[in-house]
Amino acid sequence: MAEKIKLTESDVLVVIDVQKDFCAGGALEVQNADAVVEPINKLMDVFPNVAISQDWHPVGHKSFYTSHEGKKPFETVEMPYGEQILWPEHCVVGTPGAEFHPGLNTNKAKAIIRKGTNVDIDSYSTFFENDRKTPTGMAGYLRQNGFKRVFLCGIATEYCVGFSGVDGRSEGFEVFVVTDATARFDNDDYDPMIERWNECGVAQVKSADLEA
Ligand code: VGL
Ligand code: ZN
Repeated sequence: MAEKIKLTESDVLVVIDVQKDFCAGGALEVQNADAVVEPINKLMDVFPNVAISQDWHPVGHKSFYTSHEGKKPFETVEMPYGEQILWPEHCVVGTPGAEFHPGLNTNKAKAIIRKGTNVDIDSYSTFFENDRKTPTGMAGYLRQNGFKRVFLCGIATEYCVGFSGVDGRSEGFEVFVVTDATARFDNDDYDPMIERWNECGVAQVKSADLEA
């Protein structure tokens, strides 16, 4: 990107799911997850506004393989809202794994929106549950504050960051993913999420492209 993006008061950084269970030694480890903490702390320093998303599942959540007899981790089931990947138990309400990475400086955030709180529905996007209809409150918070450009970072690129990008567009925001501040489950070169972002107009930027 040749020209830098100058940040304004209507820009918001949304930090997705930087929680212990997705980091090294966690219940649902994402490779390189710990490496996003430092770039995200730096972004929080330069952004005028910050909101945080937190994966927050009740015990017995239907996205856990343990809630479905005979199922193994990462198998799928058909749910009323479509196919659901079955995850190891993670980010359970009130457990240490649900806490933010201890190195993440959360002080700057005015809002922490929790998602996946309904026992029957998973939520990848920070905007909607996986039925793609039930709002989490994030869009309302961003809109009521007059935020227009949403910059996404965090974990995981193919799931929560990815779907947040797509849904952010459908909610009418300009959306950017800060790629050097995101971490992916999969280390394939090819990420189908990038095609979906291109289709709906989610831009990809680097931290170095942004200036206060
Ligand atoms: C996530 C799987 C299950 C994520 C959350 O934050 O990307 N992925 N729950
Ligand atoms: Zn989850």
